[in-house]
Amino acid sequence: MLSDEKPSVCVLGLGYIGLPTAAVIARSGCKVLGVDVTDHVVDTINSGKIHIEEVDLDGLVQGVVSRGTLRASLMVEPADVFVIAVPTPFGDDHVPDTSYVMEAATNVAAALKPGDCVILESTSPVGTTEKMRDLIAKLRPDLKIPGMTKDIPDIAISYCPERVLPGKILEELTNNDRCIGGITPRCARKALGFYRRFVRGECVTTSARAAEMTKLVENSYRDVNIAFANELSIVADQMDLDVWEVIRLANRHPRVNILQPGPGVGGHCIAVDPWFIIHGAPEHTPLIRIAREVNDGKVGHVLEQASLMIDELPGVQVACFGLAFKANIDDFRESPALKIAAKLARRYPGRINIVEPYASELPAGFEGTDTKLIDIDEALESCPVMITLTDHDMFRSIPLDERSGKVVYDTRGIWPDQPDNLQAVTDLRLAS
Ligand code: SAJ
Repeated sequence: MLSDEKPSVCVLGLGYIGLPTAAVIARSGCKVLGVDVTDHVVDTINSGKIHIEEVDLDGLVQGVVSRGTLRASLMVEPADVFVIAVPTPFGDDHVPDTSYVMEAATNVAAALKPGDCVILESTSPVGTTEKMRDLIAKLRPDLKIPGMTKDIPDIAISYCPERVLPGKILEELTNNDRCIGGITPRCARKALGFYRRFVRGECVTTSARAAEMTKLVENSYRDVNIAFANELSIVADQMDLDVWEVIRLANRHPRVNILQPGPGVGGHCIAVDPWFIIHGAPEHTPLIRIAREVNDGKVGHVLEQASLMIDELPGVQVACFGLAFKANIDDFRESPALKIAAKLARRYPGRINIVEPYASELPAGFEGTDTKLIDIDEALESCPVMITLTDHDMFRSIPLDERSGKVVYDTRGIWPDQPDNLQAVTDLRLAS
């Protein structure tokens, strides 16, 4: 491939990151083959549709599939650039599981030819790209492998983490800076040339290990800072203070920027990635570990506070606002909101109602609890107790006069003008 020719690209893993990435690369004019292990995913994409929700992704995929620049398959085919974007979950005791990465690398190895570039994007423990390189070297002894030959290597291997925010993936895929770590500087330069084709943000090169750690550090930084906010919220509950007011005031200091407390930390990134650092250096990560524990512990705190409130008002209907792990998306993976709502539903059968505009039916977890999915208006009409668990804009915009007289537990701080519950509780008791 000459440097001004558009490379052919094979993207392995067509999930929340792989599919948008494949589509954005295809939009830049490269021929892209997306590979996934699931028939349904491959068929859906080949028919120009998508199997996940993400802003504007449907139109983009439909466009690139109909132009013939993106197609999907179960099998890897030869390409100039291979991008691996498969999951890296953790197993028991939070031990990172890189088996999907190694499986993908095995499939790539079989298709490699001199001149190819392999890029790992999956969030991975430090050292994974080198392990992947060692595996490729074992499977392809005919190729000169970077870091293992004195000659110019036949292929390039790099690590380049994605850092996009669900709900803004397409925008951030193009505009965010990228950190590209090569097994060697030459590998990094090869990958840099590729990313410059479709990334407008700055692309900075480094080593594969530094890039791996950078990704883990970014999400751990956020986790630690959210843990601080969550710890403050528990202290504020105990001291009868409004934590959001205190944070707002403290953030007026020019060098203070406290994040927002909530019912816990969800999603597949921030609650997972810190464990990859902890696992790599268990004796030197007390702060990162305790932050994880504080954020996971917040779910139990909210559950207890909500139960105290519900216990005070026997027989009264309760509306839980939100199941998604964060605002304005339909993603319920590892959602603290879902965990809390499902536990409340089991604790109070027949009394819990769910308001989740991003769900058409209740997800798993509510079986046998007689829980209903209702809309905002129904909740406002029929539920005297309201618990906010997700900060969807649609909830935030409910005006005070529609919430007045309600007993509210607002775990997200979306209704700062809500009066305290004393009067509402008294009125409810008198009415019953
Ligand atoms: N949360 C709070 N308080 C806050 C901010 C977030 O409780 O002040 C909660 C959210 O409600 C949610 C969780 O944290 O439950 C995570 O949400 P998020 O918006 O912070 O992050 P994710 O998981 O959607 O995406 C993160 C992003 N990382 C950072 O912001 C450092 C994203 O850029 C990464 O690409 C993504 O992880 C990833 O794939 O790793």
